[in-house]
Amino acid sequence: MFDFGAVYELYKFEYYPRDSYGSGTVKRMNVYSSLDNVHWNLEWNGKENEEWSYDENREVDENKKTVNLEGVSARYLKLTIVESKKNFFAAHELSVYKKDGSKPFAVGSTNKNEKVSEGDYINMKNYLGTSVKDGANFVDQIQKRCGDINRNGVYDVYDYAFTMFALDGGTKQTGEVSGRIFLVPEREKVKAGETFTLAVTAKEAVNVNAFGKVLNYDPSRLEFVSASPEDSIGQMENLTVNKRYGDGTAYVNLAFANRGDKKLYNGSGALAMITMRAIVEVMPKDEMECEGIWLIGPGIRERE
Ligand SMILES: [Ca+2]
Repeated sequence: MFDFGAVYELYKFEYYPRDSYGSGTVKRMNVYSSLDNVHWNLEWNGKENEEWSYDENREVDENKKTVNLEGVSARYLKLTIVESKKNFFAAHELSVYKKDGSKPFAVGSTNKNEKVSEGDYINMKNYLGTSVKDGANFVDQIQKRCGDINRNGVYDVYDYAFTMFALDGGTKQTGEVSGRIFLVPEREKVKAGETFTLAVTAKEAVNVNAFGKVLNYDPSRLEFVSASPEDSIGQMENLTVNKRYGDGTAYVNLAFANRGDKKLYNGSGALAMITMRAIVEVMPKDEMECEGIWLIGPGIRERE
């Protein structure tokens, strides 16, 4: 695996086989790219592409294999061997080329700067909660600028974390995140026209620097009213937005995150309150996914 330490706009990857073309010479290889070392895109499918063959009468250079990476921006590149001689791996050289004239930039800088800065924060705020359904606003302003770090097609708290935690000189907090965060509906059943709350609740949470999730709901059954923080989460910023789309879908893009170096949340109890209004009679726990709110620790930017 390669870690370039920053995002590079890539051009190509080259595999040079070992001189003898013996054990370990690769016939099929997958090449993946990532911005965070967690979420990977398959850029070259070894199974689907033609098997690599080698002319042993020629020089290594002439037998090199090239994987086109034009249009790919990544901090990490991962190679997995699908098929090789005797199942070993050998290479004379592995080379990654960047696009001519392009400069590396920090993960979380949608303005493509070496360091995450105020302009990235402003850009983040301008496009909070957008998704592929917003078209160019998301695709051009966020996705193509490597802002959708978990690559789920939505600009969400996971993505914001890479910007927020790096601002103002960056967080100095450390430690592994653990515990659980979930939604607790105020009532089991709600009549049409009534408002109700969903308490965003932590259980034995440790080292939380941000939390949230994309919470889908049916806008013909529910209406968003508000999302507000509890005192327990200190200075975390409320980056929650509600989105309704023309195709009849909607979500509360729940997001709270510390900016720069702020105290982590540790403990149990309510973190925030979501208020919704019922359009028809509903059982809140059947309307929204209550489990599995993401907990994000301060070390997300440097995952080994
Ligand atoms: Ca995302």
